[in-house]
Amino acid sequence: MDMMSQFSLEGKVALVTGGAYGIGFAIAEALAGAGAKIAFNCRDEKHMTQAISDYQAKGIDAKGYIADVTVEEEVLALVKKIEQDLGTIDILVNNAGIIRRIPMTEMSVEEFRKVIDIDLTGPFICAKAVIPGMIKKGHGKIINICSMMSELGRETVSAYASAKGGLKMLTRNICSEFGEANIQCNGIGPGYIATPQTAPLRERQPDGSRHPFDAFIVAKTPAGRWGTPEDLMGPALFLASDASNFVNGQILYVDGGILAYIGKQP
Ligand code: NAP
Ligand code: GCO
Repeated sequence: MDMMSQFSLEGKVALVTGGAYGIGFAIAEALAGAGAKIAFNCRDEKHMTQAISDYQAKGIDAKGYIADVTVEEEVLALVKKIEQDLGTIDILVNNAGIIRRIPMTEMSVEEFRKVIDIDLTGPFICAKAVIPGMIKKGHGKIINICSMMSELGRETVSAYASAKGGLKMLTRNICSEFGEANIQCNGIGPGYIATPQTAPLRERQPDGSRHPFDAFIVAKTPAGRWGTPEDLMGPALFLASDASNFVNGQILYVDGGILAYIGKQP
């Protein structure tokens, strides 16, 4: 058997939400490298324009769209436009997300709701928009970008952990509801990845020393380093391809081993 053909995405259409940079960009690059046609969305025009150029620099003719994943009307229009431009969506990567690091008792209800809205309601809206087309086609792949905070909490990330824990269960529910339609819905749980989202946790201190959190995470990670968006490319391709057609409702943690490790003795 030609095992590599299982990883081919030739002829497939992939939507990566929030694919302008960071993890989404790397995942889109991986899917394009396997032959998929790439669509991505974000909210900021400048982000989109720069991303299109960055994709082109890698030989990828990605189609960029302005759409906020929390606005159903914008998502429905996005899906319709992609169908016109590229065809029915075969692969959805629910990647768009934000974090707000605020002690819970200092976090406003509005701030809490905003994180839940983008990180949990957004994936619901996007999955709901693409599933009918996947049912018609007889197959589909949905990959929800969860987090270690789908399993663990920590100070200041109550909204984010609540959203990512919910996203883990939304993943399992989509699996349960649409598995018989040959739709596989799985999650990727990245560990600590060096992107703009985590830049505040890695920035040098005024005296030039490492951020305490940076040193903490490296010590807690058996791999002894932060992850990079490129570390997620292979796992994403696996979950987007025929190689994972009997994998459903799972969260694949790509974390350098941090979730398995109690941490070095001080
Ligand atoms: P990032 O660098 O902050 O990028 C986030 C992307 O999402 C940007 O393209 C942003 O573009 C877009 N976005 C944000 N809100 C949006 C909305 N409402 N509608 C459409 N697009 C939106 O984040 P990242 O580090 O790459 O993380 C990507 C995903 O991985 C997130 O879900 C995050 O929670 C998750 N994750 C990250 C890490 C990590 O360590 N970095 C670890 C685990 C999980 P615009 O601002 O232009 O909309
Ligand atoms: C934080 C980080 C984490 C990572 C990621 C870990 O403040 O703890 O931002 O939440 O983004 O989600 O998997």
